[in-house]
Amino acid sequence: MRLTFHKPSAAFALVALMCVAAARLAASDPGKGDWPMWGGTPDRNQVSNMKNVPTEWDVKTKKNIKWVAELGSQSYGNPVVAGGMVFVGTNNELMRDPKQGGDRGVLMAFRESDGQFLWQQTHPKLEAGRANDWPFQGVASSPLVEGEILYYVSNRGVVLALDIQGFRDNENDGPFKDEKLTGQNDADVIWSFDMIEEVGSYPHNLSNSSPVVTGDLIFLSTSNGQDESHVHIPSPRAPSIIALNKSTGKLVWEDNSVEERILHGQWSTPSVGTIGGVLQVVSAQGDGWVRGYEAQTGKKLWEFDTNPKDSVWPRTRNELIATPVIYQDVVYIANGQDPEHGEGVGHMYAIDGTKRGDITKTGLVWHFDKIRRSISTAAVADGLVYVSDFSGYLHCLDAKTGQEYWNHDLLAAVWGSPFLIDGKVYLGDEDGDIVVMAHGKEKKQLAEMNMGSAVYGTIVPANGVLFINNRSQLFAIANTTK
Ligand SMILES: [Ca+2]
Ligand SMILES: [Ca+2]
Repeated sequence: MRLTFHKPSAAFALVALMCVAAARLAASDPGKGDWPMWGGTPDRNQVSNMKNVPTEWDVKTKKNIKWVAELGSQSYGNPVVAGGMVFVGTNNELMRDPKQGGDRGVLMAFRESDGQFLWQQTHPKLEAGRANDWPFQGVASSPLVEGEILYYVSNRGVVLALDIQGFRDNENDGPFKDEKLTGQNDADVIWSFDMIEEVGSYPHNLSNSSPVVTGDLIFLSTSNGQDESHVHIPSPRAPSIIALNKSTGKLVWEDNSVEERILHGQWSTPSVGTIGGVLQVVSAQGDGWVRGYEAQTGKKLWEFDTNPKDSVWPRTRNELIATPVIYQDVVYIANGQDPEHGEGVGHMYAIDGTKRGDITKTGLVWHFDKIRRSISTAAVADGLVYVSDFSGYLHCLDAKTGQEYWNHDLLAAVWGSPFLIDGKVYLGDEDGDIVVMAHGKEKKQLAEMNMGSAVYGTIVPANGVLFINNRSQLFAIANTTK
């Protein structure tokens, strides 16, 4: 096992209509042009309302390629865009600073307008080695930016809050002020929270959680899991999910409902949304169950088993690596396994998060079992759900019934997630191809482009531009030719 780590979603007229429209659209699009977290908004729905995005480009001739920035040799995180900058995780194989050599996790910041490198934060690998921090995988967390502060998880299992201006504002923001490197290309740490030291997490192979925010709290998966024997769970008392105060970095609540039942690792990332009138954090955990919590208190509200009772790990029982998507009181998620485990049977669910207790039966809206193992997050809109699987199929399902309208075989493994924007669905694969399909019940392929190397991530839209990374480069794609 390894390499699973990122997986790893307007208008104005009368005042009344405006309010309705704003409330409806706010659910899945940040609305201001930036894309400040994985999925754009806390519900993680892979949908954007942005218009006039390119459907065709060419990385060789540079048609519709606004700029290209160089990354390390493996890049599993997804970019986020905020404050005129693009942030993305990678490894240190493009060593930008000889003082920070060797294998490290790296978070890089680029200028959004032209891709110029601004600053980076690097993290040496954990001394424990590959059990907790697999070589050359880099930073696999997709950051969260709120205002001037960026949050992410390093390869060392540390949650960090950074000043997005770094030291370019000539100010060392604190409480943390002990940075050894304080140049224009270095990162300014505000606070950090070590999940290994503070809550006893034993991350299996890599920490990868992408933070999500509501109010004063940010939520993270700990990635706590098995050791290299794939039998022992060294830290069965460590939580699966934690809530930190975003200003102080202090632990507010934690939950461990999984204990010694972790099948492997815990690489899903939490989502936040209002379900049945209650603000909930939804977390997909290492025993293959999805759980909903009251966001402010951590009170567990419901739990749902995504595996048939007669399934057997690892042949037919799956873990959860995809991110849960919250849409109109329903949680959409598929289960699957670490890509290193290969292909196998999968399950996709729509779960009614207004129910309470063990809702495996009572909360089942529908179950789609024609999907293979999946680490992809869903896109939900206009009564349709798009979800892909590791075997390379993109499925278009009815959001209310789970009925399949069509599927498309990308002919290569899919790690990333389908992204719906401007009436089109974009999806990348391990061969580096990005397919563009028409949004709708009728199957129609619009385009396919190759990015030059494997695409593990998902299309990210911001301010009229599409961002996507392959293994070693970050592309900004826009209609530059008329
Ligand atoms: Ca600063
Ligand atoms: Ca600082």
